[in-house]
Amino acid sequence: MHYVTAGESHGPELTAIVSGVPAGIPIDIRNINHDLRRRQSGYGRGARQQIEHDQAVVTAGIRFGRTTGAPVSITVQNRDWENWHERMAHFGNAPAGLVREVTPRPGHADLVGVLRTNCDDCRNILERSSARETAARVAAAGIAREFLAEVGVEVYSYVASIGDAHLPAEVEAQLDLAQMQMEIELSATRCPDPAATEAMKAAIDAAKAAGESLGGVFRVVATGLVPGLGSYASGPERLTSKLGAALFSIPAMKGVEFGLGFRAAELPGSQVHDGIALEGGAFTRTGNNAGGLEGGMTTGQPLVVSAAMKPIPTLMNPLKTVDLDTLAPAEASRERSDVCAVPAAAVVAEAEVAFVVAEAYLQAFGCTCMADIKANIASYAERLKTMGR
Ligand code: EPS
Repeated sequence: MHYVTAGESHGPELTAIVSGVPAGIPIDIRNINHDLRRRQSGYGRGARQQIEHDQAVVTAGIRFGRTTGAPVSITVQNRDWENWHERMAHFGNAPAGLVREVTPRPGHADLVGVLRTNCDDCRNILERSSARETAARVAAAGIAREFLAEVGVEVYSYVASIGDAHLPAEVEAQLDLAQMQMEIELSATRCPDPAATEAMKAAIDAAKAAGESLGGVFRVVATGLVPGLGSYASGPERLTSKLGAALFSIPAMKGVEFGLGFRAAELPGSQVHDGIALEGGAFTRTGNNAGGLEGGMTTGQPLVVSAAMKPIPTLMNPLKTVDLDTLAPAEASRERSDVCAVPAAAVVAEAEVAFVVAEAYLQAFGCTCMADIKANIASYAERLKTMGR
């Protein structure tokens, strides 16, 4: 199952096409719209989110609420287009008085994109490098998530830090996160701990007052996985490689860790590796420091992956740049923007993880129709039982 997106931040709409979709996945459009809403929310988002009310419109590949096996096409309208249609016209000449973007923002794709594509307006670059595109990814991943729900897999996320405001590790270790979906959704920063949520909000308020922006760290968890998804046999087929690539495909991601992550490099092996045990005829693990992956494959424990997001490059207190017309020192563009989008990025990362995991299921258990896939999963589960006898 793969997706491709098209669309500019201030164009008429975003489009996602999902191919390799098995037939027979029940799709509830309300679930996709719920995820789109979750992606739009979070403390620190800017005024743009008051304009947009993202809704998925399916134009192909679904009939009477089930996938047909054909590519699925989904669009999400940009309501802000009505304020931009002259500046973003697909044809004709640029309108008189068009203000080009010529002061590239450090940290954004502006400068390198202009150099690479030989254009004189950073808008050609920023319209597509904008994280607005991730709305289409979340819509597309709705198909993967509905598939995963059918095979008993759930994907959720929470925020572990924003700037220097942290969910303390000792608090996090005590939480039964799988049971805290409501708390996470109700937190303004997708953080399960109310005190940490308040600290994160205060950090965002302070950044806003200072004309600054903030990044942070979030975790994505997938539960209900069978062991053995992915491969040990070739580098690119390792689920670790695929998840890393998928998470780094999200704009602004600077680091990805699995389970204990970088901390594993500081500890002796006996404190890192998860013991193997038998429980009721099934293999299990005495811990999950590995974050649910060993040898590039799922262990059957929850998949736990963290990602670090850098601060948004658009600063109201702008950084130094060079004017592309005059070549004189200048201040970077001061566009309307978000102060912090870490909670939104966590929802986008859920979408990316869902795609990778769904694809791994299809590779392992067939990809034509739900009935065959479910039968193959059931027979694999039976075989695993006999191995643990
Ligand atoms: C973005 C800038 C802001 C964000 C946008 C990403 O948009 P605008 O320039 O229109 O105010 O709100 O993200 C979204 C619109 C979204 O839906 O996520 C940027 O420069 O990357």
